[in-house]
Formats: sequence, C-alpha cells, structure tokens
Amino acid sequence: MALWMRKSLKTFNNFKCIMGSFAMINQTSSWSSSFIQNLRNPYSHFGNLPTLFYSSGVESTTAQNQSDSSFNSGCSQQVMDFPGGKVRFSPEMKFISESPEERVHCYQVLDENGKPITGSNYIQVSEEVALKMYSNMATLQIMDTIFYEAQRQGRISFYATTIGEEAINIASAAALTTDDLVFPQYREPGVLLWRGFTMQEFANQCFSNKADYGKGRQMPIHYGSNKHNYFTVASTIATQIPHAVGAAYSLKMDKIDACAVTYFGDGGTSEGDFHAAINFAAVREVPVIFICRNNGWAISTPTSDQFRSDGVVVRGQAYGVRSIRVDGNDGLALYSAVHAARNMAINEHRPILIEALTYRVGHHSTSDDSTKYRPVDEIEWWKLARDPVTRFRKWIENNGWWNGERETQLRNSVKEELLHAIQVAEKVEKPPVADIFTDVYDVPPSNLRVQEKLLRETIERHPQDYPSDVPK
Ligand SMILES: Cc1ncc(C[n+]2csc(CCOP(=O)(O)OP(=O)(O)O)c2C)c(N)n1
Ligand SMILES: [Mg+2]
Repeated sequence: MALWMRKSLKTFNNFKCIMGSFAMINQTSSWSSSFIQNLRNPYSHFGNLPTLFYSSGVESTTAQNQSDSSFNSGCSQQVMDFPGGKVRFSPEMKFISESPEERVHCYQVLDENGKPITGSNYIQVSEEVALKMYSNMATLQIMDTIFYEAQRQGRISFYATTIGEEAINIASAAALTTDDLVFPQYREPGVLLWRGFTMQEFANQCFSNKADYGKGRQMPIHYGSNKHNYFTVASTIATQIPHAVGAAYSLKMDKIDACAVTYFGDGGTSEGDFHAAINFAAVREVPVIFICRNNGWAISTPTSDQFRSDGVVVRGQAYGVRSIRVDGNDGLALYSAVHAARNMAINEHRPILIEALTYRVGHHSTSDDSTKYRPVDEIEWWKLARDPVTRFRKWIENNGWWNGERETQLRNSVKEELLHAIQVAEKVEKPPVADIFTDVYDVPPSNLRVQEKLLRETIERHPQDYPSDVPK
C-alpha cells in the first residue's frame, strides 16, 4: 500500500508538471493532500476540467476518420510515463475512429490470370515445390468430391469440404516445416496431406474403422497424427487456439527451432478463446502463427453479424501482434506471407496473425444447405472466377511446368488411389465397443462402467439399431 502511495505521488507530481503548462492547476499543498485523501477516486479532482478544456478549444467531439499518421495530430510535447509506457498528451478531445477511411490492404501476388503482379514482392517457389503444391490442391478437390459423394450415399456419416480454401491449406503447409506444430480447426486437411498423410489414412478416419488413430471415436474429418505433428481436430470452435499458444510457449522455453501454427475461421474469432490466446501470445512473446481463414461465413452467420471491425487483421494490432491480410485464393501470396511469418515468429520470438480473405464455396458441411441463406450467383462467382486452384494452375502453366496431359494423368491416378482406399477402409473391421470407454482414465471409474453395461444391454435388446460389424 505504502509503495502504491509513493508511486501515486510520483505519478501525480509528473502530472502536475504537465498540467502546469496549461496554467490550470493551483499548485497548493492542500490540493495535493486532498488528492491523496481521494486516492480511491483520483479523477474526482478533475470535475472542473471540462470547462477549462472547452476554454482551450475543442474542435469536435465526433470521431473522425483518420489514418494512423493523423491519429495523433494536435499532440502537445508533454509526455508522461504511465504504467505500460510513455504517452503524449493532447489538448484535443479526439475519439479514435471506429473504422478507418480505407480498409487494410490485401497482399496479393498472382492476378486472376495467374500472372505475378508487376512490382509484387514474393518468395520464389521452385518448380518441384510448385508442382507438389498444385498436385496437393487438386488432390484436395478430388477428396472433397469423392468423400462428399460417399456421405450422400450413406457410406460415411458426415463430411466438410475445403472448396475455395485449397490454397490456404496447401500454400501455408508448404511454407512450414514438419517440426512446426499444427493446431487445426476442421477445414485444413490439406496441411496433413502435404505432410504425407495417405489416402488410406484419410479414408480409415472417415470410415471410423479399426485403423483410425482415433479408434472411431470422432466424427469423420476429425483427423490427427502424432507422426505429422498435427493435433487432432477439435470442432469445439476455437479451443485449439490457446493450445497452440501453450505449445508455442513450451517450444520457446525449450529453445526448439520451430513454431506452432493454428488455423481457425472468422467465426472462431468471436470466441473468448481467440482473444485470451492472442493476448497471452503477445505478452509472453511466443512463436505462434495465427492463420484465420476469413471465408465470410460461420455456418449461416455472415461476417457482418460477427464483427464490425475491419475484419480480423486489425485485431492483431489491438493486441500488439504483427499482422497481415492476404488474398486467401492466391497460393504464392500465402506461401510468401507464411514463410515470412515463420521466420519472424521463430527468430524474433513473436506471434504473427495472418488473415486470409476467401470464401467458403461449399456448404458448411453435409448437414447444411447454404443456398437457403446466400445467393447461388455469389457462390458460383467465387467458384468460377476466383478459384485458387485454377489461378495456381495458370501460373505453373505460364511457367511451362504443367500441361493438360499431366493434369489428366494426375486426376485419374488420385481418383483411382482414393477409390481403392475407400474400398479397403470399408472392409476393415470397426473398433470394438470397449474402445469407447478407454484411454481417458487409467482405470475406468464406476460411472463409465455403468454406461458400458447399459450400452451393451441396449445393443442386445435392439440389434437392428446398431451396426452388425462392430465387434463386442
Ligand atoms: C464452441 C462451439 N460453438 C458452436 C459450434 C457450432 N459450430 C460448428 S462450426 C461453426 C461455425 C464456425 O465458423 P468459422 O469459424 O468461420 O469456420 P468455417 O466453418 O467457416 O470454416 C459453429 C458455430 C461449435 N462447434 N463449437
Ligand atoms: Mg468462416
């Protein structure tokens, strides 16, 4: 308490110096002693100040649109050392505008014809990497078509596509190393594909068979792989974001030359977990990359109902995190931005936020029909005019690295491989019923034992309601 009083007095004395220049304060000892008596509400002394401020002339009480540089115009030279840093005083009462005149620009390298924009600044991608990137994007498209159909045929229970977001998946993965820890939402299977997860492994998970690493306990698309440093998908929105920050903190403490990377949607940024995590990352200066896929929709909720800020990128600055907005349908821009972000995150020990602007071309999932809440024309436009895979293909074709023949070969072989994987996955036995109750507790507690007994009795009584291929 005594320490706090001393600090307050020091702060107050500094403040007196500053205010002295306005010739507004009667510097008597009685004023300062009454100030101390009112420590619970120090601002009560400034009750008469508004009049004085008015006399010094307030131009406007409305917030004005202002750019960063004009933000602090009209500052006086007086600077005070507040807890948290020095702040300059201003005689003007000026509110910070709720929205800047111009939205934050979006970094782009490839135009719609797959041509690098003159003057664009990007990291060169070798032919080998570019071809792997393109092949993986095309593979994602094929996976989406075939798994989506499999769900429609009733062969798997659920699916969610990445249509329109293939570049975010693959280009970001290409710019990372496999030592980087990935904490995904659910629309980033391409990162796992890039790291070598096989068609068979994807199919085993979607068909919930015995070979699924999650032992069939998760819905389809909840992939995970220890081998590939890809944490299992948790579709409880945004819960992966604090996990990524915690992991990044441990990478920093262990002095490991890697970062954590977390993906989430625009909807995820409305969760408290996002805010707590990004703030923690900033304060603890941890090597984490936040990749927000701002695809315009959180199921049927448009971004205009999620936030009024200029998207997500501006929130980085609010939390003291270096940030960039990128065209999410431009593989080269994403590759360059993630590459640069990774270097900064690891070498400077700092979090980075990337907002990738894109559009969710597919329905939210197989449980959704997005034509009920958005115009079909809009979906079609994004699908045809802004497809990230076509744009990247044009770029590799312009470079002489790709042609129609290679395209047909690739698509046929991936299709064949995936159909074979599905046939195999369907035939693999399901995990046993007992697996539902294992792996959380060393010894299952009594409530779980009761639940297991009840389940077994119910299956016996109603065998027609349960799959016959689940081993007891
Ligand atoms: C904590 C929580 N709240 C609500 C849901 C239901 N839910 C599932 S997906 C989703 C929308 C997420 O949107 P976004 O983060 O933008 O990701 P996108 O699906 O667009 O890729 C919601 C609300 C959930 N899974 N978890
Ligand atoms: Mg979204």
